Amino acid sequence: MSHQPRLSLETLAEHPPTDTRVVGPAVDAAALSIGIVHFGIGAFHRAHQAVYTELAAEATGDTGWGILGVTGRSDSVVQQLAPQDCLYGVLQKGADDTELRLIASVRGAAWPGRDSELVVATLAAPTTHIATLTITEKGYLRGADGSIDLSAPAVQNDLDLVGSELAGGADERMSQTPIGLLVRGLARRFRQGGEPFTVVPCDNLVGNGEVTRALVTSLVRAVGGADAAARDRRDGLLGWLEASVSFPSTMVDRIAPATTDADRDEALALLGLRDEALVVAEPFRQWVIEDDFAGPRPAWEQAGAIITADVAPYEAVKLRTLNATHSLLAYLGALKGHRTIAEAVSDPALRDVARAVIDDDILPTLVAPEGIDLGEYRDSVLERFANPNLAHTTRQVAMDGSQKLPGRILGTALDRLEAGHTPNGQALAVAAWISYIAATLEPGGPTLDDPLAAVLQAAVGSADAVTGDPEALVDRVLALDAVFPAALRNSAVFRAAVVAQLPVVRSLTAR
Ligand code: CS2
Repeated sequence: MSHQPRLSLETLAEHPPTDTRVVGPAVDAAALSIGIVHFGIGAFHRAHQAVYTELAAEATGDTGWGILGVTGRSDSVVQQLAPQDCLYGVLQKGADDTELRLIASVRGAAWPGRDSELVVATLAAPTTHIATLTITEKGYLRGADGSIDLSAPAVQNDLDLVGSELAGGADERMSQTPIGLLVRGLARRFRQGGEPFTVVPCDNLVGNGEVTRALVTSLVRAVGGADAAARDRRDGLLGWLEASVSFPSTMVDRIAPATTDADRDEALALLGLRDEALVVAEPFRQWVIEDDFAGPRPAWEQAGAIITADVAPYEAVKLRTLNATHSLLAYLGALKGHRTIAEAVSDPALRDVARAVIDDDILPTLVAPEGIDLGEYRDSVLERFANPNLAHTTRQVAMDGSQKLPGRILGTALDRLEAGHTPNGQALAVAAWISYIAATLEPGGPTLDDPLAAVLQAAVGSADAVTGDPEALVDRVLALDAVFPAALRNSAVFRAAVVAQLPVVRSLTAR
């Protein structure tokens, strides 16, 4: 470990950066007040919305949009940020150049396991107008019907706390889920006067605004109505949510791989200060936001965001092209022994197949949003993946397949089937995923990082299942109704296509 001092407001003032590749902060940390609560302050938020928020504040001089970042399950991000006055750098790695942008828009960090009350009070404050979320697909705890999964003990805990908040009783217990904590804060806001509020989900889900609204309202509906007064309070909250809280959908895009020690060393060499909260990202960034705000918002468009009436076409293009191809390359690449996405996409066989899947199976389902040429979009995605300076591991993208496949792969498959085509490319992606799960059952194979890992491994059965009885294997996997919609589970065409793609995966990934 280096003996250089750690990044903070004080050390930065004492050691102003001399390297011209270091830029920012673009705003004065001391002048900012909290206007946004962000749930899931991992690398992606720090490399994406926090940057837009900072640049919008720089452009407008508006000081009301500091961010309170809420961590996920552990306190570790608070430990990274708090000792640095929440300052951190985004190490932007292009194919040919590097920049280190210091960010000051995050003005506080909270861990729900200790700081639930701070988060609730901040959500209720009239000066707070927005909650943003990057809690990953699995963080939404969505049941099969789109309601929140009330069978999860953590959701039950949080349901109880929403009831107790509505009753106005102080409760020192901690919330355990992001949606539960958000709703608890909204309940306090409602009780304290009900200033309008906007919830902006920023995860790769189809229609993330509507998805989040459905989860929030389903949690409130489940609040017990022990007596008429309790029922009135619950119904009052539901009415306020309907009238005064909006849930714009968004499409977010920026590749932000996990930070490594080598990245931290590189940033240290540029800055002369240690940054334990450093994040890494590609130069490209995009944010498309539905124009549906209940109250004020930062001028994110001044930082390059697109504010539009309809996000759906942008979202479909991004999820079905970028994210789908990412997953395809992650599974095929990992099976072939490629450590990173850049290595996988530079493998001519994999690159050709990825390109063909996009052209044959994906682009025909898309309607180009204004100003986007789909062929150029495909090329730019493959070029971004090939960035040799981003060590985005195939294992990182391969995680949580059960949560990711529906939004990025299966919708395309359904559309192709409906149009009378066999979705061979999507079947290839599913076959690659199945083969990857089988590989995790091999002694010494990768670990399956997925909330449904046990169920998936049980369905696949054994490492050699792909060569044993492939029909039976595909039937067991397609039967997983937490992943596959009925129209795919019952499609003989899709089943046959996945079976037919298993040997294709084998030959593509033979080492
Ligand atoms: C990736 C995404 O890990 C994954 O599943 O596909 O995180 C991807 O890097 C981002 O969506 C890019 O915007």
